[in-house]
Amino acid sequence: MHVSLLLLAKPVLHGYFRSSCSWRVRIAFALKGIEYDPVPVNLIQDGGQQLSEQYKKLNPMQQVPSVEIDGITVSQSLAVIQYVDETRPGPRLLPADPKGRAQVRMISDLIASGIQPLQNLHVLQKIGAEKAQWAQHFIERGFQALEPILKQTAGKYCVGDEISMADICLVPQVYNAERFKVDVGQYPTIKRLNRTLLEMEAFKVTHPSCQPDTPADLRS
Ligand SMILES: N[C@@H](CCC(=O)N[C@@H](CS)C(=O)NCC(=O)O)C(=O)O
Repeated sequence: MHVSLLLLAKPVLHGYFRSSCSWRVRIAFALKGIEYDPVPVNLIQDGGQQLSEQYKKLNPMQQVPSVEIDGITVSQSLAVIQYVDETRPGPRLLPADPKGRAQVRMISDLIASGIQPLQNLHVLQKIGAEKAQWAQHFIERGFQALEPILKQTAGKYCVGDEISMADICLVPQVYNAERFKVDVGQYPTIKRLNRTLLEMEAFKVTHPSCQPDTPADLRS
């Protein structure tokens, strides 16, 4: 395809309604006003559609999300978010100030590397019967670190008063915490930020409860 046509084409988001990493990308797209074509990858059905040979060609890690954009395929939600931030107009998702950027990356990495991978489906399937306690333990361990950090960095949002990639990571992680019955009330700053962010349109329209692949019994 010609380069100018590639730039006009809508990105394709291969994701799953309940995947927190897919939700991160949906929020970034919504904040930037980017229209996209969703392609559902059901992580449960058929033994996990992310494990199919066809999907493996798109993303050898066999995880969602994967995004086809501007003629390339990008997996890893933070790479996608930073790519759209660098190439699309709209609110900056990483602040201009290096200290603010470092704080946004610190919080995003804490969640994306220090919490989410430990409660991921593939890991929990290996853990077996203890999986709920395992997930709870690692989410709580992460939140115990995140709470004092956010107390230092937060204003209206995770870092100061501008929305950023850190907020995009926070809300889906709190959603996961609630699914695993973590008492988020123990973390007042996390709880406050989550509540504020969930009031925003970009977080509402991308919520797992209202995606094209959300099953009828989980819709609201
Ligand atoms: N670091 C990756 C993690 C991706 C990831 O863990 N995706 C999960 C859903 S949130 C997944 O596809 N799990 C499928 C599995 O574990 O088999 C990212 O940020 O995109």
